[in-house]
Amino acid sequence: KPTVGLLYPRASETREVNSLDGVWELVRGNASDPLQGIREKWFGRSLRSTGREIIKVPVPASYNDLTVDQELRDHVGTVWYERHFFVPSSWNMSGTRTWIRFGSIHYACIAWINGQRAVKHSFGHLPFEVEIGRLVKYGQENRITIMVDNRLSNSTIPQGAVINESSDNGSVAVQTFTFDFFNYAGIHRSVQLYTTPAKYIKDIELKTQVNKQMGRIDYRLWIGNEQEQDVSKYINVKLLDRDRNVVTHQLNRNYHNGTLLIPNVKPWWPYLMHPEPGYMYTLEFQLMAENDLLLDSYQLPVGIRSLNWDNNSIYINGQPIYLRGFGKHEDSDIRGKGLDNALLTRDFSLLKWVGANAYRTSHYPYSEESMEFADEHGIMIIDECASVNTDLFQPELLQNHMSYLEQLIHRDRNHASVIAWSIANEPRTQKPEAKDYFGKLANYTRSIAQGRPLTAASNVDKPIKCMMSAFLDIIGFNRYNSWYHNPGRTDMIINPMFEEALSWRQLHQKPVIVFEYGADTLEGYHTLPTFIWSEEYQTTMLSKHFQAFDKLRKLKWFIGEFVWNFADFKTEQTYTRVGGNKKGVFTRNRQPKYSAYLLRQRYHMLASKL
Ligand code: GCB
Repeated sequence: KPTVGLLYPRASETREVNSLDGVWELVRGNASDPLQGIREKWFGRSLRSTGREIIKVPVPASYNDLTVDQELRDHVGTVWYERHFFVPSSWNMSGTRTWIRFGSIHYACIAWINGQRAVKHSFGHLPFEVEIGRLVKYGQENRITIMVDNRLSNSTIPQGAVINESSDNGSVAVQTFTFDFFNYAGIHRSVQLYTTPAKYIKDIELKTQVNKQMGRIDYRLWIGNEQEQDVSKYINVKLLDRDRNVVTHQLNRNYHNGTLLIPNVKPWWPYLMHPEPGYMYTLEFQLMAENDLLLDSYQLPVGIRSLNWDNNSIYINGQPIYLRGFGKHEDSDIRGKGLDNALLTRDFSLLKWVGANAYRTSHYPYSEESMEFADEHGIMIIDECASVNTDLFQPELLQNHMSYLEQLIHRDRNHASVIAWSIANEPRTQKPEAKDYFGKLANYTRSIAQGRPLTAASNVDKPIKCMMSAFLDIIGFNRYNSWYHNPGRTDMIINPMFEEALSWRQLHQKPVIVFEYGADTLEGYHTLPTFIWSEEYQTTMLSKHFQAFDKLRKLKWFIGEFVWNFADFKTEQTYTRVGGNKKGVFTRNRQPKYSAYLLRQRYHMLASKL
C-alpha cells in the first residue's frame, strides 16, 4: 500500500528532534538458531541478561567490519541492538505526538520499545517510522531493542538464498547471492526521535517547472489528524532564497494544494552547466488555526527546475543534458555502508574535481543526506532500487519490487537532483517470464513516477533478447569490453561499444546511456606495455571507450557515460576479486588512481563544450 508521511525529521518552531545515534550494545544471534531471541523474548529484558557477549557498536554503521571477529563479519542471521534513552517530559503533552524514525536498517528488522513491539520493516536502504507515544515513558529512561536479520531469499530485494553446507563444525547456513558487493548489515542510517503537533503536516509533494524567467512550484499537502473537528485552517507558504530572504509569500485557505509563481527565478542547474549550479530555495509551510495560531511548521529544501524527455534526450530547463558519471557504492573501510557525512563531503569534492555531473545509486537507494548533497552540488541522480540480477519472477517478488519502487519514489520525489528511476540492474531479462514481470513493473512505476523517466541497466548480450527494455524511457546497458569480454584486448573496444549502442537505439528509438564499463586496477601496479589489472590498462581502456563515446555523441541520442566504479569497494570472498572490486577510479580511501587524471580531463572537456 502507498506510503504517506516520512518527511525527513527537521526541527522547527513546532517540532523537536533528538538523535539516537551513538554507541549501542550489540549481541550476535545464534547462527544455527536465528529465532532463538524471539522465542526467548530477548526484547523483554536487557540484552546483558541473556549472558551472551555484548559488543559496543556505533550507530549508524554496518556491524561487519567493526571488530576483528570473523564470525561477526560473516554472520548470517539475526543480531540484536539495544540502547537506553530518555524522552523529555516536555513531550508529554496532549498536543504532541512522539515518533521514531529509522533512516535504514538492512535487511529486515523488528523494533521493541520497553519490551513492546513498535514496528517491523523489510527492505534495506529505505526509511520507516512509527508513532510511539503509547510505548514510551516520558521524563524517564526507556529501552529500545532491535532485531536485525540480514538473510536474503527468493522474494527479497535483492534476492539471495540461504543454503545449509557442512563445515568442520557441522552444518552451517551460507548466504548466497549473485551480486558482487558485500552484504553489509546493521543500522545503516540515523535513528531519530521527533515530535509533531497533534494536527500536523504529514507529507508534502512538490512539482517544479521553469519557463523562461518564471519558476513554478505546485505543492500538495497531507495533514495528519484531519478528522478532528476543532478549527478550520489555512496555510502560510513562504519561499526563502539561499540567503533566507522571503521571495514569495502566500496565504492559502486551501491547505491541500496550491501553486507558487516565482518571477526571475534562479533555476536549479547541474554542475558546470551554469555559474551557480545546485541553487536551492527553502519552502516553509505553516499550518495555521483560524485564530492565527501556528499549528505546525515545516521547511523543505527545493531546487526549481523543469525536467522533460523525449526519444532523443533528457532536458533540464529546456537544455539537453549529457551525463558524465559513475556507478557508485555506499562503502568504506570499517563502517561499511553506514552513513558518514565526512565521506559524503569527500565524495562530492572528488566528483566535482573530476568534473562529473551525475551518478547512479547502484544498486540501492543511497542515504537521504546524500540526496541533499546531490541537490546542493548540482549532481544528477539516476535513482536505483535495490533489485540486482532479478530472477525467478514470481508474484511475491513482483509485489515486493513494486512496493520497493513505491517507497523509493515516495522518499525521493522532491529532490531536484533525481532525473530518472532505475527499476533494476542486470535482471535476467533474456528469460521469457521477464516480459510479463517487467511490463507490469514498468506500468505500475510509470503511474507513480512523479515526472521522471524510467530506466534500468541491462546486460543481455543482444538487445533483441532483452524482455525489459521496450518498457523503458531511457535505455541503459552495462558492458565490459576488454575485461569480461576479451580481457587484455584494448583493440576490441571501440567498434563493439559503438555497434552495441547503435543496435539498442535501432531497436527502441530511445535515448541510450552506458551505465557501466571498467577494468579492475590495482593501485600502484604499473606495466608497459599495458597488462590487465595495471594502472596503464585502466587508463588505456578508458581512453578507447572515450573514442567510442565521441563517435556516439555525434548521434544526439547517446546521452551519457558512467564509469564503473567511482571507488574500489568491498565484495564477497571470491577468486575473481583481490581485496574487493578494484574498478574504482579512486581507491577505497578516496585517493586518485592514474586514470582519474585522464577522466578529469575528459569530463571537464565535455563540460566546456556545453
Ligand atoms: C556488473 C554489475 C556490478 C559489478 C560489475 C563488476 O555488471 O552490475 O554490480 O560490480 O559488473 O565489476 O563485475
